[in-house]
Amino acid sequence: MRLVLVGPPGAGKGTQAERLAERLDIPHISTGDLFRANLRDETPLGVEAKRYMDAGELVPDTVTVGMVRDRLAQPDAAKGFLLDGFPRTVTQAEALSGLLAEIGDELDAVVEFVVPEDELVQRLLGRGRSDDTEDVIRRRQQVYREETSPLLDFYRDRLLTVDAVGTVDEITNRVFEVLPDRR
Ligand code: B4P
Repeated sequence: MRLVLVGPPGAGKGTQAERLAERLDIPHISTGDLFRANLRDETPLGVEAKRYMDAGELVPDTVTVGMVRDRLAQPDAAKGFLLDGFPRTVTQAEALSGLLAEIGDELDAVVEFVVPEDELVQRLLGRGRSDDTEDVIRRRQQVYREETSPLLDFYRDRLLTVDAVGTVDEITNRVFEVLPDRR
């Protein structure tokens, strides 16, 4: 199974991705987590990513695509993967299609999480990460509308939409109800 989760910041992609990846027995690949791990290890990539993340901006596509390419080349990704927070631009989506075409594969499904903006802001203020201040959150929502939402049209032939308001269990169940039965 090769899956992508798309949704605005705070939609619960990370929360659901962990559960879905475990049940599907595929690696959970989160670009946000990869950037934060680089930041903790003080790598040059982490230092570069930090200034974008703290401002609520997207890290440049070339940096992000290179990082994902390296991660997908690791052996555990051969059996499938769940991408959380990538792609976030049409350029990233085109790069991903190219990477998959090289190995004769394509995505099975793209799952979109839908949550009203006011609820997103409340959730993120409650989480309290360093990029979860109200100004930065609003900027991230704007970046989502402008740069990430065009992906929904790019993936229209494999897009599955899930109402992501409810308990964490309810949302996991909704995803499994819409997923294609290909393991
Ligand atoms: P991410 O780490 O991807 O973070 P996110 O979109 O803010 O959060 P997510 O949707 O995963 O929400 P979560 O489950 O945590 O990105 C951070 C930054 O990294 C970006 O702004 C960007 O700078 C950079 N970046 C990442 N990928 C990139 C890319 N491809 N290209 C360029 N830059 C990139 O949940 C949020 C909160 O809601 C939590 O507190 C959670 O407990 C709560 N919650 C979850 N489910 C809930 C539910 N059902 N009900 C109530 N609360 C819930």
